[in-house]
Amino acid sequence: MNVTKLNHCLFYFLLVCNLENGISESGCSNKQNKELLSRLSSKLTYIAAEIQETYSLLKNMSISGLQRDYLALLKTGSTQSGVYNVSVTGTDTTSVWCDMETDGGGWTVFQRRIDGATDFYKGWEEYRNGFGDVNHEFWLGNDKLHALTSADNTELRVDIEDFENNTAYAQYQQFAIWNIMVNYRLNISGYSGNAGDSLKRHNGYPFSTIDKDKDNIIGNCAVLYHGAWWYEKCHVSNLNGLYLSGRTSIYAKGITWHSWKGYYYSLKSTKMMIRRLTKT
Ligand SMILES: [Ca+2]
Repeated sequence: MNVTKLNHCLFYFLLVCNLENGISESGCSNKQNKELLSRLSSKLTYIAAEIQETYSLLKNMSISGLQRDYLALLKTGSTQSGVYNVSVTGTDTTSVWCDMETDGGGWTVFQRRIDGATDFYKGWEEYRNGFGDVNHEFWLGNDKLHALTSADNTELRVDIEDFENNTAYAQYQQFAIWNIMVNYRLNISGYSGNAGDSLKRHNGYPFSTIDKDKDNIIGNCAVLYHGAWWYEKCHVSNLNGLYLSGRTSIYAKGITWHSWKGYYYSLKSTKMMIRRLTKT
């Protein structure tokens, strides 16, 4: 079949919009006409499916009132911390924990440790997609973290607690996770707080897991220190480390924030959360 001829027939078909006269005047053969009808039918089916999908998406978003994150929810009047459904990418529905109390609220929590109920010694795909219980301990997922931090300027807050009920925090004016092509590299600056800055040294380094070694040593820091983090050689923080419950003789494998408790203390609880700086 001559493609030019077929396109001409297709154009003529659409222009005249008269099956009997249009086709006969187009100079197309019966075989060509059948092929045209088949192609038109396929295209119309495809267009109908696209329209239906778009309609469903818009309808669902309208009904559920999905927001991109908790800053947007805060502006709608929501003030209760808890689990909300948000749309991170615009086409998904994701349940995430929202902190509406700390420092004015509007925080989307992406990491939480409470009591060691969830095993955080997991591989690349699990950290990529997220795991755990959003009501308890979890990691939101690196793809979502990238989506949430790539569109707007985002700040980070890390809240940590020891077994003596002391608390501390580290806040960063700018925080972003690059995409999977560069292994979720960390981009961070602007520290303030009272926990000390145990993330600056990790700035610019990719994420490493037990099954994907992206650090700067011959071995794998994620295996050596039993965690998953933006390791260099290797770490001054390791909030996805082992739940070792306080003071320990095990070097740097616990839930570590070195500038606050050193390498021989595994924290009781941690919370890592982000908030967009761009107002919506
Ligand atoms: Ca290595």
